[in-house]
Amino acid sequence: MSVSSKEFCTSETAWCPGCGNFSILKCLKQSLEELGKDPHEVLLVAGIGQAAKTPQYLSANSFCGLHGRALPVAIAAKIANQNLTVIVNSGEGDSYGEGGNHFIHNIRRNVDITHFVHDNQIYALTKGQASPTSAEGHVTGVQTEGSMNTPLNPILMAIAAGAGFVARAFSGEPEQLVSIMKQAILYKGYSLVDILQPCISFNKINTFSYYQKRIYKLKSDYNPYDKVEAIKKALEFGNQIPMGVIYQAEKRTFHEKNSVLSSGVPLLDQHQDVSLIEKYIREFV
Ligand SMILES: Cc1ncc(C[n+]2csc(CCOP(=O)(O)OP(=O)(O)O)c2C)c(N)n1
Ligand code: SF4
Repeated sequence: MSVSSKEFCTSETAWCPGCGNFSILKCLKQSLEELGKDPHEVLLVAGIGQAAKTPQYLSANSFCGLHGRALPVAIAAKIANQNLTVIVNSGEGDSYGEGGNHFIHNIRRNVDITHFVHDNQIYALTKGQASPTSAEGHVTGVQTEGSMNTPLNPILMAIAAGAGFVARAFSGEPEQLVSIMKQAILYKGYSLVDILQPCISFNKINTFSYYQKRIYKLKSDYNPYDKVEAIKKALEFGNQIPMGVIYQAEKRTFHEKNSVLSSGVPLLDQHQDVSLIEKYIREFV
């Protein structure tokens, strides 16, 4: 691969024809190209799942971790090399279920990474069990009497935990999705975009037309810096689902707060005193 190439070329995917993941992949590629990123400047990270295959279909640096463990990998990479544009692409099961603890605590750290959650309200790779965002009563092959659990509200959770950029998008609205993706990537700090994505094979409830009937775009005079209004918007998830940047705030990033990282020199380029490491090895081994 030529490092000067801006071609985030895709290969054949293992997704079902008509899956919402295709649009997200296309929009991600378009966003990176429009931002003028070269493939070698980008690291795509995922866990496990259908959505988590996304990094495999773009020509950039990529890492697929264990289920639910995308965020620790992404954070570590950004801490080691702050010049990288680090983007997590993973499902809502991976991000809010198995990776739920990382989700909350990464928000507190505010490492400058971007988190695109492909939210199909189902565990798709494992063939359709209820996920953290499946509605109460959602009947699946496992939850035959309907899910008994209260669904998570990721937008509300992220705002409550202190995230500085929280947005919702829909895979069926590519123009808005690209605009939100670019804003999220440019945001300095942790940014979350919860992307509603139909799974045509295993979620027969939250279909393309289900979302199309319910979603609406936030008005141009909506103020994302007003936290109380943002919380009200976050609570809207039912017959009306707001789309756009729901909450935004200026926050100091992990790198700005850390005395070693704030120098601006990537950790991997900083001079290491090897004799110190040897001293500690002798002391502890
Ligand atoms: C620790 C662990 N638990 C469970 C699994 C099985 N598993 C693999 S993918 C997956 C669900 C993925 O769902 P989601 O993250 O929503 O992505 P989707 O496939 O819907 O895109 C599960 C439960 C696993 N691989 N590892
Ligand atoms: S099972 Fe669902 S999420 Fe997976 S590729 Fe097919 S449509 Fe997409």
